[in-house]
Amino acid sequence: MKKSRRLLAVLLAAAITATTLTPLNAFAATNGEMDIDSLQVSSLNQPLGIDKTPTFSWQLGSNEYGKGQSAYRIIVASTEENAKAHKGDVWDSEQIQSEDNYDVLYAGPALDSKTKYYWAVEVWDEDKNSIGWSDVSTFETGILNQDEWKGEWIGINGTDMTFDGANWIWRRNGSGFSGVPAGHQYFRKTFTVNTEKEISSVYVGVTADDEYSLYVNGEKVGENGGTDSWKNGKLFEIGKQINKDGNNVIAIDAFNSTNGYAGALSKVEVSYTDGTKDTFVTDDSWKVSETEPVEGWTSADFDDSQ
Ligand SMILES: [Ca+2]
Repeated sequence: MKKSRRLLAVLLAAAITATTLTPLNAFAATNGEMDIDSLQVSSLNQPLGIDKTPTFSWQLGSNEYGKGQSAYRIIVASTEENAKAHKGDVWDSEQIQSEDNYDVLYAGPALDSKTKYYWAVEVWDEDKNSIGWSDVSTFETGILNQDEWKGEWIGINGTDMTFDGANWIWRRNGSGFSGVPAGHQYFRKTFTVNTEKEISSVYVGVTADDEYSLYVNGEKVGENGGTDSWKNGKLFEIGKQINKDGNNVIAIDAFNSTNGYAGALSKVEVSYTDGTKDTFVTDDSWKVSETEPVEGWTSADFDDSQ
């Protein structure tokens, strides 16, 4: 008896509360004072060339005292249509209970380089009512920062090999991949193979924005280029060119065809008959030159110590 009386009291209290609050809530939801605006990515309006993990910011246009945010949900979509339908096919943060609306870090899967994304945010007010969605805004990635992003999202055509673990490289000091003047950049990596094992295969995967020629121990083994060719790496079998007893050199003559983004990405995979592998990936150990090196720079006996 006692229990049911208490329940009745709770129900009555809830009914009174609901009656009291409903008109206010209805007013708040329809008066349009809680617009979500000033959408920014990494503190910029609809930026281009984002080259590290993006952050999202927005503002609430409310001028009603005490109306704040209790939760948000960010969606990132690959198309404007998906974003307008609030389908986060790239990332959906789901509802996050938080008052944060500044520099909220993207936490989805690795983004593609040089790609336009669409995003929107839904906000819940302090009474936990959705105030709806922002308009759709955009950002575009650059070639993503080598410290935070690896090359694994690019496949090498027709193979299981990926650029997993490799880093985009271009400038000598590692600074940025945007705003690069048109022209050549020359890369070089020396490596040795394990002489105590028997080699079963040696492959090198390469891609570059925008074109490249690949040399192994001074011999040209391949090239590629053309619009968006950087999205698909090519794989070259270089077992014949490899020196099994000494130094080997992979040399890449990369060419950026217009002012803008530029980058090179490579991975060498030496497989041994015992099932083990040695891999060498583009990183800050690769030599880089902005001017054409003297003749012989693609050969293993070239002195690149300067
Ligand atoms: Ca380019």
